Amino acid sequence: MKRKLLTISLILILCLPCFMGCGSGKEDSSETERQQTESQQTPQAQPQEPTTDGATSGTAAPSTSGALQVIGTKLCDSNGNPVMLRGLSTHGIAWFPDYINATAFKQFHEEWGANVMRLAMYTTEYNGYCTGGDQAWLKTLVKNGVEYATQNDMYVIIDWHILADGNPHTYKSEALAFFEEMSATYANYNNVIYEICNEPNGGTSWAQIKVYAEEIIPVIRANDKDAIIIVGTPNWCQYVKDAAADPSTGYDNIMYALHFYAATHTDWLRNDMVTAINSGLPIFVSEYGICDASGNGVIDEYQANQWMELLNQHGISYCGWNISNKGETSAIFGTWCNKTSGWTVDDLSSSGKWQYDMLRKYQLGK
Ligand code: IDC
Repeated sequence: MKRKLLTISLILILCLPCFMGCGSGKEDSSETERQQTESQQTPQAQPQEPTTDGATSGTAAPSTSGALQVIGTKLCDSNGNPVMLRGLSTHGIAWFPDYINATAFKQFHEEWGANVMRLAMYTTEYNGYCTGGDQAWLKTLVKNGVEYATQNDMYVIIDWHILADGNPHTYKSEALAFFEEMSATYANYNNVIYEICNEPNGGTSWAQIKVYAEEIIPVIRANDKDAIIIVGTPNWCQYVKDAAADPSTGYDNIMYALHFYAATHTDWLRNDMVTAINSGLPIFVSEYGICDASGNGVIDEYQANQWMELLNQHGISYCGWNISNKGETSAIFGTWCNKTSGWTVDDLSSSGKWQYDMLRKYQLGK
C-alpha cells in the first residue's frame, strides 16, 4: 500500500505557499429543459482566492483509505475486500469555491459519514478550465480539495467535468496536460481517483470516448500505476451497455460512470445497469440526484430509494450532486444558508436532508 511520504508533504508546502487561496434525460426534452433552467440561473458566488485554511499542513496517508483496486466488477480495498464509497460532489468549483475548506470537509466526513468527495471542475461552463477560467486558481482549488479530503481520511475524485463541450476530444490536449500534472502530483497518494470525462453527450459515441480514454489512461499510468480511473459513458453517462459491449482492455482499475437523476431515470436505466454489471462492467455512480435531470424540479423519493437499494445490493459507490446553496432542487443547502461549514439540519434543502439521512444511515449506522 502506498504511503504519502513526508517529503511529498514538504514539497507541497514549499511549492504551494500561495494557498491563498445532462443533461441528462435520455429524452431530448430533458436536456432542453436543463438548458432552459440553466439560462435562468445566476451563480451566487463569485470566484475568490481560496483560503489557507489548513491546506498547507502536510498530511499523512489516510488510515482507512488504503489503495483501492477493481476486482471483477467490484471496487475493493487493498486486501481484496469489496468496499463502497459514498459521498458528495461539489457543484462547479469555480461557481462555489468557498465550500472547499477544511472545516466543511471535516464535517462531511465526521457528521455526514462521507468517505469520498468529488471535485467537479467544469471545462466549459462558467469560468471553465478550457474556456478562459483561471487555470492556476482552479488547480489550486482542486489541490486544496485533495488535501482537505486526505486530511479527513476520505477518497477524492478529480472530475474533469465536461458537459456543454459534449465530446471529450474537444479539449483533449488540455485534458492530457491536466491529468499529467495531477497524476504526477498525486503519484504517491492512494486516495485520489481520476474521472476523465464527466458526461459525454451530444451524440458522442462510446467508440470516440474509448479512443479518448485510451489516450488519457496511459498518461496517468505513467505516473500512477494503480489509481482508480473512472471513464464517462455516452449520453450523459447512461449508455453503460455500450461500454460493457466493448470495454477498454489492457488496463487495471478502470471503472465506468453511470449517472442518474431519480425523477427522470427509472427502471430502464436500473435494468441497463444490471445488464452491464452482469456482463462484467465495473460501475461507479460518480454523480446522482434525487430530483430530475435538470438538477431541479421535483424530488422522487420512491425512485431514489429504489436506486439506493440496488446500488447497495451491488456494492456500487456513489456521490450526490451538489454541494451548494443554489436555488435548484439538487443543491444540498437552502438558499437561505450562506454558511460554508458548521451547518445544522435547518440549513439543508430537502435534497440535502435526504442525503444527510441516507449517508448517516449507511455510513454511520445512525
Ligand atoms: C448543473 C448544475 C447547474 C448548472 C449546470 C450547468 O446543477 O447549477 O447551472 O449544471 O450546465 C449533470 C451534470 C451537472 C449538472 C446536473 C444538473 O453533470 O453538471 O449540473 N446534471 O443538470 N448531469 C445530469 C444532471
